[in-house]
Amino acid sequence: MNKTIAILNGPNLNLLGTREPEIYGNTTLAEIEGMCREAAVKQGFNVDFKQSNHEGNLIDWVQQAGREAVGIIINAAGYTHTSVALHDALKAVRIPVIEVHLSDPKARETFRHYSYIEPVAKKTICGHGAKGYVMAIEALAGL
Ligand code: CA2
Repeated sequence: MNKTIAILNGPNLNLLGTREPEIYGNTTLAEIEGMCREAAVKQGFNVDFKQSNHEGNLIDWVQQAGREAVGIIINAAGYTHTSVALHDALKAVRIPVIEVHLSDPKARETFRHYSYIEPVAKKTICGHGAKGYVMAIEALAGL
């Protein structure tokens, strides 16, 4: 049985650990990937971990996950607050979606307060830093 979780990361998350550590912490995206693999193995899952700065890539990967994975964890980064197209793609898949953010966008600038992902996600985890990704894997495993 295929037990792959797609973990999708949006624009600028490749810069983690290099700038704005006071907001996003010191952990790099590669380190988060390692944490995710370790947590997923414990729950009997594989991980397909990806990052893109391009909205269309993220949409293609959501559609691919809909065909091949058992769940999606997504940090859509800046597209969280802008992308109707990503909302539509996530709404069209039949597998559970968990939204994750390192910071708590609702405690920041007002333009970050609305999420196009939240209405199509089973759960949103924010403000827990890199640990939030592990929490998202545990939440998916519990569904
Ligand atoms: O808190 C999160 O995880 C966010 O999704 C991060 C996004 C932001 O637009 C969302 O409102 C909340 C930004 C990711 C940019 O990451 C950087 C990391 C290091 C240096 C610069 C940007």
